[in-house]
This record gives sequence, structure tokens and C-alpha cells, in this order.
Amino acid sequence: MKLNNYLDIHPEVESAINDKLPIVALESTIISHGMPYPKNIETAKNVEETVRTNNAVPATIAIIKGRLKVGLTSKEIEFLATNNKVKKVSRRDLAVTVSQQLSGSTTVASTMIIANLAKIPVFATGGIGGVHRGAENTFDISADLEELSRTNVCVVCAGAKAILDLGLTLEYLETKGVPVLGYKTSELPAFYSSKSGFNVDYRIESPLDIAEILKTKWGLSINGGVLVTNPVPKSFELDSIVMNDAINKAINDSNKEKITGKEITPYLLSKINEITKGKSLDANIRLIENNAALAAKIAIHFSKITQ
Ligand code: PSU
Ligand code: MN
Repeated sequence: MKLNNYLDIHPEVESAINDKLPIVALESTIISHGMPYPKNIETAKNVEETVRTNNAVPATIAIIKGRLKVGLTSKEIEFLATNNKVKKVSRRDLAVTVSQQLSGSTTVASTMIIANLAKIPVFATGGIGGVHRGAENTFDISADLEELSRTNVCVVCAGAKAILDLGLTLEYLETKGVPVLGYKTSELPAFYSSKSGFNVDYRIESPLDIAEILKTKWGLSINGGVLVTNPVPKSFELDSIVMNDAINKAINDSNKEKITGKEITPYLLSKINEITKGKSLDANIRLIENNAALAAKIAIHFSKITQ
């Protein structure tokens, strides 16, 4: 089966595609730029395991020496986790990275593009990029939002971190026609916390209902993604006052150090981890697993109702 000349599909994923088994795509910027070593490797492997125990096949996505990889070997995960020259690749970087045979980890935007090439409709991550605080001056708006407006992949996340302007992020998604669903919640979760003070568009109670919404949206030829927001499990939730302090401090530091562009998100993530002495990292790991489990359930229903 040749879906696209630039794609290398892992045999486990390829047979799942052929057999129409449920698959969950996973991103790799989390591994290279989202978490410190060795927790990044551990998490990447645990999340794949979570997808398997929930009866779906994991497909972690990255670019290795110019090849789009759908499903990684342990060696490839280790390479991304330990090599600090791995580039963070979003939509604008994809063609150059492939053409120059470079390696890179994929953001939500580029993971969606590659998942779509491989015909994988469900993808789990931690948090998406969005409209940054102060975007009225910096114009810093993640390409993730634009991708959600055009590529037919369901992204399961724990909302977005309060390093972003969550209100403006929701406004942008509305303009772009991206449905924002809350899984068993009517409040937009804010990554470390289940509360943000903002409402989602729709509260949905079951993975089957989410799968039906995907089928209907794409059946109506309304292109683009669906954002499913899944609150961090209660027992791992962090105090929102403590987290807001940490986030404000990290943003102040980034302004002082004049960090901009694609470096800003990784910088803030590692600062916050430093400030909270690793507590934020534990929550981060648990919520990704939680999202992977929900994504597996959605993928199972979606593949059943679209056979
Ligand atoms: N938010 C997180 N953790 C992450 C990211 C975002 O809480 O690891 C990563 C994701 O890969 C996301 C990317 O797609 O950062 C967004 O980067 P930018 O804002 O530069 O588009
Ligand atoms: Mn940006």
C-alpha cells in the first residue's frame, strides 16, 4: 500500500490501516521540546502502552532523515528524546525538513497533516498551541489553530495552557469554524487545571457521541478538525493560583530574555517545570495518558460506525 511517497508507515500501523482497526496518532514535539529527559522517553512509551491497553494501535509521528514516520521504533523515540538538535517542525517547516533530509519532531499542526496523509482521523496530545498573551503586539498565534480549521483530524487534548490567552484562542477557533467539545465538562479545561472560566461550545457525554459528530462533520463536507477537550483527572489537578503564579513568572522571564517565535512554548514549559519543581510534569504525564485513553475509545467507535 502506497499512500504517499514521503511516508514510512510502521508495519504494526500499516496492518491496522489495512484491517481498518482503530489507530491513535501521537505527536513528538512533546518528546523533544515538551519534557526533560528521561521522563520524555518514559512518557512516549507509556502513552503508546495506554493506547494499546485501550485496544487501539498507537502511531507516534515524527520526521527522521527526511522521511515522514507514522509509528516509531524505540530507537527513533530515543533519538528524538536525547538529541537536542532535533528541530520542532510545524506546517511551514515540513517541506524544507523533508527536502533537506533533516529530522524533526512534529507539533500538533504537522502531526495532523501527516496523520491525515496516513488516513488516521484521531490524534491525542497534551495541550494545543493557541493565541499567545499579548498577540495584539506580537501576532504570535500558533499554526495549530489554522491547521484545525483545514485538516480533517480530531485532536484530543486537555485544553490549552494558561501561557496562552484562552479567550482569544476560543474566539479564533470560532472564526475558523472549529467545534470545541468538552468531554463530560461544559468548562474549557486549562491543562493543569479543569477550570478556565471559559465555556466550551458543547458538552458531550460519550466517546460514541464524539465519533458520531466526526462522522457527521466530515459527511457534511465541512473540512477541518474537531477539538475535544478532556479535563486532567481530579487527583492530578494542580492548584490554579500556584500555577498562575508560575506561568506569570515564566512569561516575565521570557520577556526579559526576549524569547520569541517557535522557542517561546518550549521555553515556558521548561521554566514552569523548574518553578514547580517537577510537579507540573507529573500532571502533564497523567493528562496525556488520560487523553490517549479517550482518543482510543473515540477511534474504536469511529472505525465501527464508518466501516
Ligand atoms: N503545549 C503544551 N505542550 C507542548 C506544546 C504545546 O502544553 O508540548 C507543543 C505542541 O507540539 C504544540 C506546539 O503543537 O507546542 C505549539 O507550538 P507553537 O506555539 O510554536 O505553534
Ligand atoms: Mn508561535
